Amino acid sequence: MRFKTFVFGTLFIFGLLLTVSMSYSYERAVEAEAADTIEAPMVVADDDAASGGQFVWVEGEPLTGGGGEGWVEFKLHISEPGTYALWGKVIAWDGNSDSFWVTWQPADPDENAQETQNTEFRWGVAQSNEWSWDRINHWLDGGTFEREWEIAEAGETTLRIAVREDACMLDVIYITDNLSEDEAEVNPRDPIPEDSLTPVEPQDKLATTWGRLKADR
Ligand SMILES: [Ca+2]
Ligand SMILES: [Ca+2]
Repeated sequence: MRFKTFVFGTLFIFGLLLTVSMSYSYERAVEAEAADTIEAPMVVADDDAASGGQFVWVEGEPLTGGGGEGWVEFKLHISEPGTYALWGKVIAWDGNSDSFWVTWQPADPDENAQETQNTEFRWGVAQSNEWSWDRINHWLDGGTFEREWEIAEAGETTLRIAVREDACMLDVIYITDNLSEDEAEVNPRDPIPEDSLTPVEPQDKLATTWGRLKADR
């Protein structure tokens, strides 16, 4: 009996610590190719070196230019109000393939940045010939600054990454409330199975269980 109590107590405390430690940080990664909407000419393409073997882009060679059409959109459930940063795993070959437009509602307005060309939403992507992480910034006329988003309420959010220049490649989006600009400290990562579970609030779960119990009587 005593042993049982001890085991139960230990598990309970462990669970409590886990809950407390988890509530202080949020992180989630999503595959770009798993976007809820992929608007042409943005397409999914294969690459063995990409997470999940796929990425999204508007097909093009370096120096082609073009752009301004196509986007991917993600419906992201945020369970805790807070301030968030986004990182993208990207390849940007050159100066003609190194930008996107980024809006994350409701922190950002419902604005079509491809039409308005609002530099608040212009992401100047770090150039690289290999998959690398770049924190999503805004490339203003007066300089480039890391962005952060204030999510005031828990719930559904809509993240749109829209094409500005063709050939810019997007593999993964990493969402975190760690606002450090230091990649080593944030340690953005590829998706893991836990990322695709629909987050459920503990209170909601309890409420559902009570509701069911009452209904059963
Ligand atoms: Ca450019
Ligand atoms: Ca991918």
